[in-house]
Amino acid sequence: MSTIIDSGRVAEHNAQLRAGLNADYEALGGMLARRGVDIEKLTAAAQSFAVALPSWGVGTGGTRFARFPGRGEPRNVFEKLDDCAVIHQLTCATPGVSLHFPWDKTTDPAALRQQAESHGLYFDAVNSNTFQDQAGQEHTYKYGSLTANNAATRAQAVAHNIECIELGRALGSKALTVWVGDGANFPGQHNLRGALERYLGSMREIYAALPADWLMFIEHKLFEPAFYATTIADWGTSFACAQTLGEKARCLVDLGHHAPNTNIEMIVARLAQFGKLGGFHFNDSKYGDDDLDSGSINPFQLFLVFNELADAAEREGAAFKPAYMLDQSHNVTDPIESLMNSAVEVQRAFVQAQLVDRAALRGHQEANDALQSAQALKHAYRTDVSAILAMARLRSGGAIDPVACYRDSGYRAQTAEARPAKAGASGSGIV
Ligand code: LRH
Ligand code: MN
Repeated sequence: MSTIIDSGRVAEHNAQLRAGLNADYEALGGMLARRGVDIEKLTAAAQSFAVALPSWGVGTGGTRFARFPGRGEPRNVFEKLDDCAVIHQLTCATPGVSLHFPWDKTTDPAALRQQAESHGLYFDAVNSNTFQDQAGQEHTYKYGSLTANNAATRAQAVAHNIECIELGRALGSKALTVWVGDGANFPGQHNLRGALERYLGSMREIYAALPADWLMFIEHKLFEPAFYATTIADWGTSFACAQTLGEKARCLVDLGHHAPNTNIEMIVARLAQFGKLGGFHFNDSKYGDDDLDSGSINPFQLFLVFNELADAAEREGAAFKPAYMLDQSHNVTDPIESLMNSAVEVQRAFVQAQLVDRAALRGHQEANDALQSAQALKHAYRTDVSAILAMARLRSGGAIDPVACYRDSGYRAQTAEARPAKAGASGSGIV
């Protein structure tokens, strides 16, 4: 695997921090052993954990008000892949990259695939985009795409999704994520049932184009860009559509796509119970679809989501493999630092959930001992597993402290040199 950050520099960084890590690891190991937990098992589990990166997340994001580009912004999918390679090299937790078309369209998918493989990366689910009009596009998506009244507009949106499948196949991807912003801003603007019927008609055509070993992820979202009714607004609608479409259709849970205070971990439990949990877009939020760094606002919720995933894995075994992906927008931080931190926070929630004594928890639940049941989760959540995550990185060839190592490397300064800012790069919008 070719590395982007000089591996000697990473080794030097680790050498400085190794003694401290060994002491912390030993202390944690001792504490866990007294709880009957083998720290080596957890570290191995952490080493096998993977969450995919959003190609659109390595550029600086923005809001509808403004975008303030950072230094050394990636200018094309190949440079985005380089940045993803840096994140994976230092965290060893992000081997997958989720592409977005047409933002990441390339005339040379073989070269892109080759570049990815040279960095130990693969392509996770690809994302279609019928929430923006492209230059020269015949039919606008202003009034919807897969749900549009105009049959030619729907056909155009279906054709785009099928093209995404073809591009994804050339890159070795095995899934298509379909998020549409289709909806209405006024009561009466469209027939609520009619819109969903048109959606299902379009999705059936896309479903029919899926290769046998592919999955389709339906991503729901409560609102934005539509502000009165969104066609696929909640998990219930997504679930009903996935049931209707067939075995290969699953539901994708973007943590930021729910009303404040929604019990997202319960949605996860439900979708897992009914075999329709396809995957996640991890991020965090305080109000709306804020796309903030995972674990930065409500880390306990992230832990509770992974607690439900651990429960499902205990029930269904190795076959239970939802797709883990980040989907964030980095407006005020270096995107590479935010994505590294977020990957580690998702990995942290995964490891903490492994610490839940599920047999003891079941005992408390069956005894209606609410307090001890809650404490069984809190006990795991309160355990600082940082030493396990760092040891997993060290053993996998990464950096004990990815952000510090990245800053030491001067990578951002190098890219600022190599990638002069595009004129008029400010503007607005998420990417
Ligand atoms: C919609 C969404 C979707 C992506 C987009 C970049 O809010 O979460 O997953 O296509 O962000
Ligand atoms: Mn998303």
